[in-house]
Amino acid sequence: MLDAPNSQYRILSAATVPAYLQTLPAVVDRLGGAPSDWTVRDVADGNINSVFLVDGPKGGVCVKQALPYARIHGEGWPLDINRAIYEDAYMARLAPHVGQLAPEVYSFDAEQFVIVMEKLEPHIILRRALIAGNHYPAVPGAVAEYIAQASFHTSDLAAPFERKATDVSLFSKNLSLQRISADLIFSDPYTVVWRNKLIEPYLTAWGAAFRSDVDLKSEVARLRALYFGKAQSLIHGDLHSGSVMVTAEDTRVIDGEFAWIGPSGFDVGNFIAHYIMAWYAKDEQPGDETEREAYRRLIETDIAAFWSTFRQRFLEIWRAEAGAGDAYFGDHFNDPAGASRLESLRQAYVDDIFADARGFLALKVIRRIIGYAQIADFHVIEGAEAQARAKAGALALARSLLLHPDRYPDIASVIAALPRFEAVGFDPHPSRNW
Ligand code: SR1
Ligand code: MG
Repeated sequence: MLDAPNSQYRILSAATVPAYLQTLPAVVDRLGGAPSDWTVRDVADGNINSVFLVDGPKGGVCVKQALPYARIHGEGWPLDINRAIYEDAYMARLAPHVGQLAPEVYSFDAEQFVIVMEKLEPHIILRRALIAGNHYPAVPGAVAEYIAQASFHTSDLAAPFERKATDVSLFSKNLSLQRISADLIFSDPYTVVWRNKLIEPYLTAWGAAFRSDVDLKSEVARLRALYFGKAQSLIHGDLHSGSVMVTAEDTRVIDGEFAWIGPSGFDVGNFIAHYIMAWYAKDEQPGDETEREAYRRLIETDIAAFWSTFRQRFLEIWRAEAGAGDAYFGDHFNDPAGASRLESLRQAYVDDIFADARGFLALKVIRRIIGYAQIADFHVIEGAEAQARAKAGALALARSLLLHPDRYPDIASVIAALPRFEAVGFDPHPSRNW
């Protein structure tokens, strides 16, 4: 057994949740009735936390507790439960800017590391929708709006440096989860380590190709330094299709425990990466081939809509709210020449986010295929060889993005490249100029 993180901390179970919630008056009021009237469902789906949905006569709540170990690995992988502090702080910091695009928090318990928040029902996880082939056209725009608001309002463009320094000081303590990202995203896929889960023997050569490519590893090193050194805005840090819950009318971003002050392009790239992996996986997933191909066209549209909405909204927000932060000091750009220059600087700033996103996108694809935390998009494919075929295409695109970024100056060129790598197969052809 792991040592208890503090003497009061108890891991909740479906059986103990009602008694626990009874100690929180605001939650009791929301649920209505008495604990004996409440039903509890254990709906944990992610890798590291407990999650329960609780319903009472009056309403429902979601209860999320940070476990002291990785749920998917058991007690052999200890984790710091303090991450719940940063998740709560992340949601509080963004709430004024993202509003209804995130669940409302009702209570945070810093002893039990429990966040009680709005129950999202009948929402489903976006990843499940992508796998099922159900399309939610409002999602890309909503997530783009969320990231644009977060990226602008927590950056030096909107926040005085004193505010930004407070954010840096708080979120720079979220260290244990950054260690997970450092290892699982930036280290493991390019070395041999027990955590990796490359499909043998089909992807063996691809793994070796990544481990032996010094040019590629140099780019990984540059992006890793960017992640830890470019304190641009408050980022979610794990914004993939499993961190978005959807209905036809409503989109919410959840699970901000990897919060960090880092490059704004990280969340952008991560979100696109998971659409791209959904695209490659779709070819081998079960179901009607014509429908799967048609769904791929929808994914392409979603990727384009996501980036164009992000770009447009980020620029609009900046134009509308210029001058509040300490960067690009408004007073310096007051005359017509200054206004025109500031507009070019805005465009350059967003171009820079795209360039960063393109690199992080590639790393996110690679970590989900070679590294420890893999995704259901590929797992639902029947047979290791078919899974590996779909994964090889995604790996080939990722390698090309890292080695030849100049070939991908915009989102259209990334989308156009998807089919080029689809049939690449199990030989990484290191000598080919991909
Ligand atoms: C121990 S598994 C860790 C991974 O799960 C989370 O969803 C993050 O993606 C993290 O890298
Ligand atoms: Mg997560």
